Amino acid sequence: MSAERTFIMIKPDGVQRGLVGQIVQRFEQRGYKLVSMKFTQPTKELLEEHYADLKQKGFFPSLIAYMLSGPVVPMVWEGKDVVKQGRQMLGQTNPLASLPGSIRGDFSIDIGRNICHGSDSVDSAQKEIALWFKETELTQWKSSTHEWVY
Ligand code: RTP
Repeated sequence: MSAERTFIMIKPDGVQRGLVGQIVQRFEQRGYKLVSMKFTQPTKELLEEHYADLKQKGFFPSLIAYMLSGPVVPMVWEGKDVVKQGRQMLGQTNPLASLPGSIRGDFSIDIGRNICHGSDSVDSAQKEIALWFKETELTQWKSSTHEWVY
């Protein structure tokens, strides 16, 4: 059985505030394996598909405008329970409900500027990875560090 993967994306505010390194570092330090990462300006069409389940929400237009406001860093991380643990590392959707120690709890105070996205289930992780990455962009590699983690 292949290892669990999740889709994590640093949003435009996370990039513009210079938080990319710190966010990547948290996943590396925890012991998760980076499978793929890119720096890209997403199209409106891609963002509307990514957030298709929120289309009826009143905040949808402002969410799309926020996500279009600059480049983002989509990533794929792999390892034990990474979908659930990744969401915990991010914190709650509303940063004010996020505990200190989580990314949102440490770096943000506004729900409309909450720095990062993380898949909410294994199923949505698979869909989001397929939406943002080509199969050939998903690397296969082994890390000696992970022999210590696992
Ligand atoms: P994400 O998809 O970005 O990881 O966030 P999430 O699952 O924690 O939350 P979701 O309900 O899927 O919302 C997606 C993003 O929409 C923005 N949002 N604004 N009331 C509001 O103004 C509101 N609610 C949600 C946030 O940027 C949220 O991350």
